[in-house]
Amino acid sequence: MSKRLLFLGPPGAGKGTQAQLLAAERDLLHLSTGELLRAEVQAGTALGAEAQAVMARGELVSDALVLAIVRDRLISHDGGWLLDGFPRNLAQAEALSELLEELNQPIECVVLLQLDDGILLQRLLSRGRDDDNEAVIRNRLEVYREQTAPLIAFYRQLGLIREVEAEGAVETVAQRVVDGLG
Ligand code: B4P
Repeated sequence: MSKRLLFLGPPGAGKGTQAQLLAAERDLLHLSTGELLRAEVQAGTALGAEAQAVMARGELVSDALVLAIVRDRLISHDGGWLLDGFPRNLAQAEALSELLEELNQPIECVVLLQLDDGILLQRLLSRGRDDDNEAVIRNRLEVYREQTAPLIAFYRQLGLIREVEAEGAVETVAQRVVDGLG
């Protein structure tokens, strides 16, 4: 049973929703960089202030900042983990590979959640978070295509990708994730 996993997919595909369910079921540490950044914004830290404006535009927060957050959590954790929304570009993926080599904890599986842009847009508009208005969502989709989607080839080459269709009810998608993990 895989216990070191990544969730990859466009904004609104349900990475957070599915990662939370699987992490609870398999007793894994759930690390969502989006959640961690929003917590920093909420707490009014210097890091949060730096992240807030970037997130509001739908762009990516600096690699150094996100890496520092992930590194801290992984180094102090003993056991399985599930990374949700990280890495989001090749530089982050390469830095993660180095960190995991150092920790001797290779990734076992990358779950790729796939969903049409039209449904993504609907889901995010009905969620209504600060960064969920149409112009920002379109920018996030563009950023995903340009910066995050190349990770699919990166992890496919390593034989780690498991594709999951993310359309349908939350429970239906959750079952597909479990089936995909084998
Ligand atoms: P994230 O927090 O990662 O958010 P997301 O990609 O928009 O959403 P996710 O795919 O997790 O969807 P969710 O389950 O919430 O990123 C936000 C921002 O943080 C980024 O734009 C960036 O600025 C910054 N950031 C994060 N990580 C970063 C990194 N590594 N480097 C740099 N910057 C970073 O689901 C979406 C909605 O759909 C919810 O309302 C949910 O309830 C609903 N939903 C889920 N599954 C459904 C289903 N099956 N049917 C119907 N609705 C469903």
